[in-house]
Amino acid sequence: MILQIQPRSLFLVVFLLVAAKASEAAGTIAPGSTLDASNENQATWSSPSSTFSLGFISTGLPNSFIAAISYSGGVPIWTAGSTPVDSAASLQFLPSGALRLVNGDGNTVWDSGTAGKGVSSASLEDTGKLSLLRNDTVVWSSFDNPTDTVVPSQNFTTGKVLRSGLYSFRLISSGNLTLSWNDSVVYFTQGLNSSYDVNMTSPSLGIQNIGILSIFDSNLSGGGIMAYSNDYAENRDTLRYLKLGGDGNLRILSSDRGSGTEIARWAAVEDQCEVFGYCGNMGICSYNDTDPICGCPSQNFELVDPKDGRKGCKRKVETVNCPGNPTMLDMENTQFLTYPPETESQIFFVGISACRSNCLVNPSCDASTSLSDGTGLCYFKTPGFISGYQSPALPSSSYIKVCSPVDPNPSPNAQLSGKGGGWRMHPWVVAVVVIGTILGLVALEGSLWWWCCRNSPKFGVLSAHYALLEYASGAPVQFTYKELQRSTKGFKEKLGTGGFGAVYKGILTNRTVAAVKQLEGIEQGEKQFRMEVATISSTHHLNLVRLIGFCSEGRHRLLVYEFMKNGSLDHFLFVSEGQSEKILNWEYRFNIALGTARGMTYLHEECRDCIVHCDIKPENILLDENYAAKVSDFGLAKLINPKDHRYRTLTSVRGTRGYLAPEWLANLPITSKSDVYGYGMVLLEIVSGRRNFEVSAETRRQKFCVWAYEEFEKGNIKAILDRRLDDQEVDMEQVVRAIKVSFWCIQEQPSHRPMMSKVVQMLEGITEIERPPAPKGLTEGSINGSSMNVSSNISAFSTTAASAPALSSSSSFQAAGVSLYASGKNVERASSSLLQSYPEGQSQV
Ligand SMILES: *[C@@H]1O[C@H](CO)[C@@H](O)[C@H](O)[C@H]1NC(C)=O
Ligand SMILES: *[C@@H]1O[C@H](CO)[C@@H](O)[C@H](O)[C@H]1NC(C)=O
Ligand SMILES: *[C@@H]1O[C@H](CO)[C@@H](O)[C@H](O)[C@H]1NC(C)=O
Ligand SMILES: *[C@@H]1O[C@H](CO)[C@@H](O)[C@H](O)[C@H]1NC(C)=O
Ligand SMILES: *[C@@H]1O[C@H](CO)[C@@H](O)[C@H](O)[C@H]1NC(C)=O
Ligand SMILES: *[C@@H]1O[C@H](CO)[C@@H](O)[C@H](O)[C@H]1NC(C)=O
Ligand SMILES: *[C@@H]1O[C@H](CO)[C@@H](O)[C@H](O)[C@H]1NC(C)=O
Ligand SMILES: *[C@@H]1O[C@H](CO)[C@@H](O)[C@H](O)[C@H]1NC(C)=O
Ligand SMILES: *[C@@H]1O[C@H](CO)[C@@H](O)[C@H](O)[C@H]1NC(C)=O
Ligand SMILES: *[C@@H]1O[C@H](CO)[C@@H](O)[C@H](O)[C@H]1NC(C)=O
Ligand SMILES: *[C@@H]1O[C@H](CO)[C@@H](O)[C@H](O)[C@H]1NC(C)=O
Ligand SMILES: CC(=O)N[C@H]1CO[C@H](CO)[C@@H](O)[C@@H]1O
Repeated sequence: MILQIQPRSLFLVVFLLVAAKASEAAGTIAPGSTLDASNENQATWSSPSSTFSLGFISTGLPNSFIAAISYSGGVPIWTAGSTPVDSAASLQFLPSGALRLVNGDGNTVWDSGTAGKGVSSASLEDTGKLSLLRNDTVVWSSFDNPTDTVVPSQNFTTGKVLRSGLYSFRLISSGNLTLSWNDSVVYFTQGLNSSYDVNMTSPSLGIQNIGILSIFDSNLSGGGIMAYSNDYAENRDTLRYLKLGGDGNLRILSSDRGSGTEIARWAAVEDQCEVFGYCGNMGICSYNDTDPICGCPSQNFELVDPKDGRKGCKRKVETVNCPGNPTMLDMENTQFLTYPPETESQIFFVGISACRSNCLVNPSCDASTSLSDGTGLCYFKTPGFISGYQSPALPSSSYIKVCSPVDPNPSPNAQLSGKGGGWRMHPWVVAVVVIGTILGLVALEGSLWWWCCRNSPKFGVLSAHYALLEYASGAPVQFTYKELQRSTKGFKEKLGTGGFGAVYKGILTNRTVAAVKQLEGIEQGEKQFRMEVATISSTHHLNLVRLIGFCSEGRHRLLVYEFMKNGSLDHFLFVSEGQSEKILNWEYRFNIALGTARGMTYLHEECRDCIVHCDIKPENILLDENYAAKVSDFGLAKLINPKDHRYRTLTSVRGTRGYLAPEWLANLPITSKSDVYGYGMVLLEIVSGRRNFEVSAETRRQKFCVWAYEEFEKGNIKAILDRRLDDQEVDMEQVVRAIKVSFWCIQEQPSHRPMMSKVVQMLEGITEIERPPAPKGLTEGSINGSSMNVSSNISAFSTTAASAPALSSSSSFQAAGVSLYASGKNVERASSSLLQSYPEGQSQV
């Protein structure tokens, strides 16, 4: 017994001596020292004031540890090796000078690689820096070999990299921060803002403990600020550091001394679902109320790892083994993430239906996505890694090849109750569903009762009174997200979708009907958003749609507009044959043209902060119950894309082709004259009832607007006028005036186009109208380049559909509308009753 104990106590004594020696000269570690993972109470190697320590910490899983430098409280800032070790592992500072992590099985997991380099000591400083030293020179340090974290006083230079799983973070020589997936897909890059105009020579990145992330360079005196943590300079006993998370996001985190917890204070990628590959291959990222969650596109897929959605999905049956034919699974409000450089053979300039069908017939296409971002482009995803994002606020539509039949996901509620049970009908699931249904019915009845009574005079007085007070002031009302959710019945009745999100019908507490726009892709902060909202709502005119209020809460940005009973002008101009009751007579048309011109005159010339609309088209001209025109979506261009027009590139042109002035493509300044061009096209369409870019045999295979000018030259006004007005009374003088004005408006040179106030006068007949010269440069909207040619067959299909002189079926019109409209509405969207789309343009005020 005694004999057995002795060696153990001997070991204990030796160990205590080693430990004492280590702590005696705090911060320095002598060669020959060893730390064991098994001994949890063992002293770790600490920095002089114990701010940082090096030792084993548990990963939370049984028998799983990492050797790490951690901040007081236990938050790791550097890790030896990338794989966890077992409880028999040890970290050894060998006499040879190497620091080595050895697993229980004797395998070396990690080694500093400093054996035989004369290393005679190691030290852990109060900054968190672990150095291996030869006399006083640093041979190796944890700051020069970072893992996933950068702490204050650590200098992160261009050659270094932070890694976490497949994700990596780098500082590139231009001074941009970049995040990449599998070292191939760069899904985030950000440089200093444009106010720093420097070319870097050898940039480095540092974070100050008060929470400022800066770039330093010899060309940049004092450093340039990249980001502030939102607890910037608050608590002094807090460590603020930069960390690449396992979820692929780069964050500034704060940890209070001794707390052992970390709180995110800034994230590089605001929307976690935009991190490439977050949900694995073919996984679809979406949000529940609070968190990003991963799921599969449909029940044709299953999770690779049922316990971990982030591992991605796989098809239950591969498409090559389909018993029948493969088909396309349609996914609304979904996009497959795309980041350049994407090869040319994967990008096409085609409409949404061709985007779907071309992928289906192309064996090398696995999925396709039509981004609806204004580019009109379709992306093919070839077999490989596919990363998806789904959100009601996304305008994109995507398709993925599966074996038929398509087996869609159950609705979210059903999915919740099916969770854990692996979607099998366990008896308790049935019980829960039944009880839930009963409770739901009771709640429904209760709310119905409440709803009736609330609106009865007795109960309603208070809330109506409150609402009246708010509305009476004229200032935009601020709604909470909950309120808008309630008033739109959970965003149920969709009126339409524009490039930046959907429009829903809502009923406010005072029972006013409203159109609620759910904005997406706002790049501005809360304060800026409020300023723009204030500008928009201070713009009142009979011919402008009025903004009632807004909501700005967390990620949510919504605008509430007055509701226009009769929807948008395009539904009246381009009706299909069977709907003759929708055809507007000339008087209405002329008043709409005049009203629109008056609204625009106010925007351009009469209101205090003048606004360039950037997306004048029939879809953005709404009609009230008296068919009076109201221009919608003004001021949004600035809200959505605040970038200066100088930085505009072709891909960021966001207006709608067909109505885009030539200067958009020539990279010239965008002014109110660019709106005049769009108006000219709309005016021609009001007169003719045909799209300005329509091509048919009748128009001698030219665009309608080109052909119309030729007919005008010949004095053939009747040919231009909508044939459906033939049997009606039409004031031909007004028609001629309108046609002349439209040709003046679409002149190539902005300076040749009239101001909108002049347009009003000309239409009214107050001003003489000279004979307009031929509008040249009607080539707007065509993209030069191979991507246009690759898809020319498909475009031709769409164009033909559009060119049928009288559009026989609404679907053919829609197919065309989609491919010719850069704003990329899909079939359902184009046919919705009220289409309030966003001007995806940029403005200059
Ligand atoms: C360390 O310093 C001592 C004296 O300053 C010198 O003799 C020795 O060569 C140095 N060792 C190494 C490895 O440079
Ligand atoms: C970071 O390190 C680089 C290269 O070692 C050096 O040029 C630069 O001055 C350092 N930056 C700071 C802020 O210390
Ligand atoms: C990451 O890239 C490597 C090499 O480029 C490739 O072999 C591997 O399959 C990729 N990983 C995934 C998950 O796609
Ligand atoms: C650097 O980031 C900016 C955005 O901040 C981006 O526009 C630019 O293209 C990036 N430059 C490089 C070289 O990645
Ligand atoms: C750029 O950043 C600096 C410093 O953070 C700030 O003062 C400036 O307003 C920013 N400029 C723009 C255009 O955002
Ligand atoms: C940066 O370099 C580019 C091209 O070399 C040059 O056009 C530009 O003027 C430089 N900017 C500054 C601030 O020196
Ligand atoms: C940056 O430094 C390089 C070389 O040191 C120099 O050529 C360049 O003009 C500098 N640019 C600025 C904006 O200072
Ligand atoms: C959202 O998902 C997260 C993670 O799966 C879960 O913790 C959270 O409770 C969910 N929230 C809601 C409201 O369902
Ligand atoms: C309800 O609110 C709208 C929006 O401001 C306002 O125009 C309308 O007059 C209000 N109606 C009633 C009955 O209070
Ligand atoms: C497109 O190509 C035509 C002919 O090649 C050329 O005249 C025109 O300037 C080009 N347009 C643009 C925007 O590059
Ligand atoms: C596009 O196709 C047309 C006719 O099909 C051809 O004349 C033209 O050279 C092609 N352009 C490119 C860039 O390939
Ligand atoms: C096509 C359409 O919806 N027309 C409506 C326009 O508004 C008037 C007045 O509310 C209705 O009578 C029309 O039916």
